[in-house]
Amino acid sequence: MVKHRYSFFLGCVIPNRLPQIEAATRLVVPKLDIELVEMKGASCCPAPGVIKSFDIDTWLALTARNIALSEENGLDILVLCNGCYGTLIAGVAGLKDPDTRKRVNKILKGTGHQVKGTITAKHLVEVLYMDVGKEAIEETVVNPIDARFAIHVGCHLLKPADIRPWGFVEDFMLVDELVELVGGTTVDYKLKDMCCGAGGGLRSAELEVSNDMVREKIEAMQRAKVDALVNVCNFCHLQFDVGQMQLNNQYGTDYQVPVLYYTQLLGLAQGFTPKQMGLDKHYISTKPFLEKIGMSV
Ligand code: 9S8
Ligand code: 9S8
Ligand code: COM
Repeated sequence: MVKHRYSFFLGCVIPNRLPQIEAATRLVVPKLDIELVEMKGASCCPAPGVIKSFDIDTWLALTARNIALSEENGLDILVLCNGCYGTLIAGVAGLKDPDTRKRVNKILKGTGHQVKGTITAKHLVEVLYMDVGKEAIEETVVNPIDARFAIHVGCHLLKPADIRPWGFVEDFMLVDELVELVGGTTVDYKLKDMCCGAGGGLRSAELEVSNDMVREKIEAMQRAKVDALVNVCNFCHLQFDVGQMQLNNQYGTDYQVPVLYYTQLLGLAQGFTPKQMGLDKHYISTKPFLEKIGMSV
């Protein structure tokens, strides 16, 4: 019997832009005794910083439909994206209220799904840290990764704090701890808690402002002399990887901080090859980082 089972919610960014993160995750989690069950017919979560700002009921009904799909699986949801997590966890919290549930189920009538409020959504960090546990993760490490990392946590993993299991925002070190588990050293850098600049429609609406935030954070990481950046949100991942490339093309700069999603790093530590972890698919080359740890793509 597998110990941990979840419905796997992919959102939009991973299937459309970063399939290597899905592939890496699917290879890594069975070692932690996790089984991922498909969510057939899942839609966009929908994005909290965008759709929710326009119309709450539309946002909530779409979220409720996704939650209902996982209820039909009889499982909690596992998400890899902070934004999806933000939406689904707010949906779960909002749908606890019977009147809200009634209103939303009325909207859902034609879809053949009804939401009951029996499950919750968990971010990868929660699943790893709280369900699987540090010890069980450490046991899967066969190739410790000795390098210096900057952690970017991202906004929606932490805020609003009152409906999240950790319940605090300042000095959040859980991701740092997960990286240290696989042998890494995490370093503090200026503006560590600052948004990456992708969310809330900023990347689509104001690309220059958005990339300027990438510049500010990447320069701070470079000053801290890191070998790579580790993130736990596919949208932050895209922002740092694509953003550095766009800055370099536009301004002739040479930002070269490799960007790794946490499961890609964990996979290297578990003995998977850089190729299996999709490290050959990045815009900013992962080569210097891999050389430093004695690997190549
Ligand atoms: S789904 Fe549609 S746009 Fe996105 S990736 Fe995360 S947030 Fe939820
Ligand atoms: S930070 Fe601020 S809104 Fe967010 S979670 Fe992911 S994308 Fe980057
Ligand atoms: C960011 C999601 S992860 S959103 O753009 O703020 O909705």
